[in-house]
Amino acid sequence: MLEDRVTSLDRFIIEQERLYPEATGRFSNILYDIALAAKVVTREVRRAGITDILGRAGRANVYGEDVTKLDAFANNVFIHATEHSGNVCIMASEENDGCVEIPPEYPTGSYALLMDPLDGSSNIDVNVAIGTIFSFHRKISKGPRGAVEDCLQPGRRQVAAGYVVYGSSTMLVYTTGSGVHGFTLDPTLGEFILSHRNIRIPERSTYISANESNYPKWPEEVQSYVGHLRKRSYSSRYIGSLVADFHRNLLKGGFFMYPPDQKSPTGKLRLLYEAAPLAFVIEQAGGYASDGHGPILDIQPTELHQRVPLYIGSPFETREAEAWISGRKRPDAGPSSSAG
Ligand code: P6P
Repeated sequence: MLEDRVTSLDRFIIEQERLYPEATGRFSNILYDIALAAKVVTREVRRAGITDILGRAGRANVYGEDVTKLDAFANNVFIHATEHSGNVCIMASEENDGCVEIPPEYPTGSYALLMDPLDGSSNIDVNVAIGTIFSFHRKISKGPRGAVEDCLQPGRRQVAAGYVVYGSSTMLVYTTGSGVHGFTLDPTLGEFILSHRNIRIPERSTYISANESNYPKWPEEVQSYVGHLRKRSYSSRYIGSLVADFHRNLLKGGFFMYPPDQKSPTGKLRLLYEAAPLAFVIEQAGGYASDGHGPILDIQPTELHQRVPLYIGSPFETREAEAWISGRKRPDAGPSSSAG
């Protein structure tokens, strides 16, 4: 649509707000802050090879993983871009052990922000696409300022979720429950411009996206399902950067999985700020996300950094995988149309 070429993120947010007369605009303000933070991180990612922003920050995160300087930089940018507005009551980040409280000098608001400020950071030094993942919940705690319970809510309750992919271009993709929309950063304007209105994932896929070197460590039922897909001659597409793999699958169709294995019995990926926000996006785009037994969005979180097995993408394969892994679909039943 021609007018999309001049539909900036700001204009689109205002248009969306008009659809909901009760909207206060407070949530829209947070999206502006997220977009600004994304521009600031983009600038550093684009310069990563030039400025001294590569390499290790000399400390480890909650998992003992080396924190790169760009990880720490992105975390600070997203926290400081959103904490001042009076719209956020509390935050949780992959880079912080506990919740990030809003400094006492700032008012607090109605939303909890959960984020992985820079996912896939091990790919930074080799110029592979990386990403930011964000999720918003409404404040449910009773106190004047936020509490951890505002973060520990099932994904089904998210008010918004999305990601920024720092690839050949920077794109911001988000949903507020009315479809999924993608905006591409035009560096000559410094604006995110609507480039992908109402994204829909293809119903079926021809791509499997998994680290198949882990195959020997997967549960037998997962190995069995992968064998079933291999009989259909699926191609393999795996970058090892969740946001990049997810974004390709969202646009082209694909079945991504990070199953549990002997080393990580509950999987590697985190529920609150990786699986749940991407699950909200994929369901809004017509896809599905499962932990192998049920919807990711229905899981009641118990801790900030809990991990979860993740099967996500085109609905046909993802629902078929859940039926297969949970034992509801027998291998000899053949590809069932009901799994679609
Ligand atoms: P593996 C990156 O470190 C990450 O957290 C995700 O971005 C990615 O999907 C996954 O880990 C890759 O893990 O074990 O395949 O290297």
